[in-house]
Amino acid sequence: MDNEFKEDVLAGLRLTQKALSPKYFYDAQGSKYFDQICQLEEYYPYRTELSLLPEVARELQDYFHQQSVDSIQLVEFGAGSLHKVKPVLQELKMVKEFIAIDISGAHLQAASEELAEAFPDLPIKAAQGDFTKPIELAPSDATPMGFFPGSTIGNFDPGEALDFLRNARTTLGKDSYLLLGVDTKKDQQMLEDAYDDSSNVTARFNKNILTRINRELNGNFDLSQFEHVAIYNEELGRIEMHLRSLVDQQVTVAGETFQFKQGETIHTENSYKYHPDEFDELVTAAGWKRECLWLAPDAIFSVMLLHSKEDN
Ligand code: AVJ
Repeated sequence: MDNEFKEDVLAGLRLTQKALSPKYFYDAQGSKYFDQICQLEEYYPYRTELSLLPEVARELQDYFHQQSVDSIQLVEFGAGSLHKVKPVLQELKMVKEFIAIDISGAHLQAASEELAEAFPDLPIKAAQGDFTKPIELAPSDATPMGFFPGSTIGNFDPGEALDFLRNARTTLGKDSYLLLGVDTKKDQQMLEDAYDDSSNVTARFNKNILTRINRELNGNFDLSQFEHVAIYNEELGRIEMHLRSLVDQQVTVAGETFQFKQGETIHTENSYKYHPDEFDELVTAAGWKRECLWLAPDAIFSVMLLHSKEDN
């Protein structure tokens, strides 16, 4: 893992357009910054999705009754701090087992212990793993339902999102479900404010990846010589976050030196936004069928239930 981080960072900094993977934001400090982002007035995705979920779960309860589904094995991908699953578990009584999968094991362990206190009768498993690849689930008589909230799928390019959807279908199997949160296209100012907040929390979150490189890979990034940038790329339908060098400078990481021109950026994150119809093309191409769609007021966020009927 350490070595993978090093190789990924060095490879990313050697690119003409320097780039780092957003999965490396989430060290202990980065996870704290992300929790702060979720409390920001400007960051609408977190609270919007959270406020949709109780109603979503109530309607799912009715839907599954109609489908004669009476027990569910719930599997959360990229589980993080497990805030979103609580309203689902509260309403959806047919969940008989919960499995949380995340790359960062320690954060997940603490979160699942907290969840176990709130739901003492529910069997909970925390599994460390790369949820972007197919995973072997423990066999169960219950109907598998994946849960991938927060529009984390937006971090993937559309091609990678398609791969994720296909792999999730392989992991969850025939006659399974997937409950997904997907952020929508909207007013550019609202999008950019969400990723460039007035309290500069997102800027600290973005720059923290440099602090992590300094600490873990013996780097010497001077954080005051970089600025946070968040722009909506309308053509590609994505928010891009970058770290822009304020001066010509050189930086050393793990013994390797990198040159920065003034104004040059490191691309640190994409956050794709989809119209529901547009996203449905990926869903269909991956072999899923959308059964339900919930839209927040003004369609600023979407939650959907997908079903996989055939096992091809
Ligand atoms: C965790 C990927 C859903 O893209 O909105 C928040 C991450 N980055 N602010 C997002 C993020 C900057 C977030 N996701």
